[in-house]
Amino acid sequence: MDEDYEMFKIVVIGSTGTGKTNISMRYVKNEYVEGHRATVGVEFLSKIAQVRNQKIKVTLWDTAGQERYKSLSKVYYKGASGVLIVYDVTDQQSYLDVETWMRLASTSFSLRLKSKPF
Ligand SMILES: Nc1nc2c(ncn2[C@@H]2O[C@H](COP(=O)(O)OP(=O)(O)OP(=O)(O)O)[C@@H](O)[C@H]2O)c(=O)[nH]1
Ligand SMILES: [Mg+2]
Repeated sequence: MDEDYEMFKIVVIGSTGTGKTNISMRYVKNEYVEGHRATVGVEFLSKIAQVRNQKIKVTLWDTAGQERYKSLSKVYYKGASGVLIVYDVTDQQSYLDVETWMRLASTSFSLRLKSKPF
């Protein structure tokens, strides 16, 4: 049951087409789906993970990267433990966009963000 696990909410952000949905699916279901179907709003994916000797429940909030959803993403950070910013190594603009996403996240996020390249 949920109460048995410490819960971690992670918000996945980044420009459209960078692979947020696929990275989330790979982590939760170990699946990869070719072809881009833009996420609408947000999708949730959860899994129980083992960290050292403790089981935790990770919920990924896979958000839509399309410009028109940008303002929506502000409300997603409530209660989040962390933010994962995704960019595409073959798309320079998506890397340049990381700064904007960091700024968006840190103005909405209650905790001070510590950036850690992954
Ligand atoms: N070559 C390669 N392609 C990838 C990788 N990850 C995702 N893709 C492809 O990139 C495209 C976009 O992936 P999505 O995961 O849908 O991107 P997204 O960031 O969720 O996009 P939005 O929902 O619009 O914000 C798809 O065609 C994927 O198949 C990867 O690691 N390598
Ligand atoms: Mg997506």
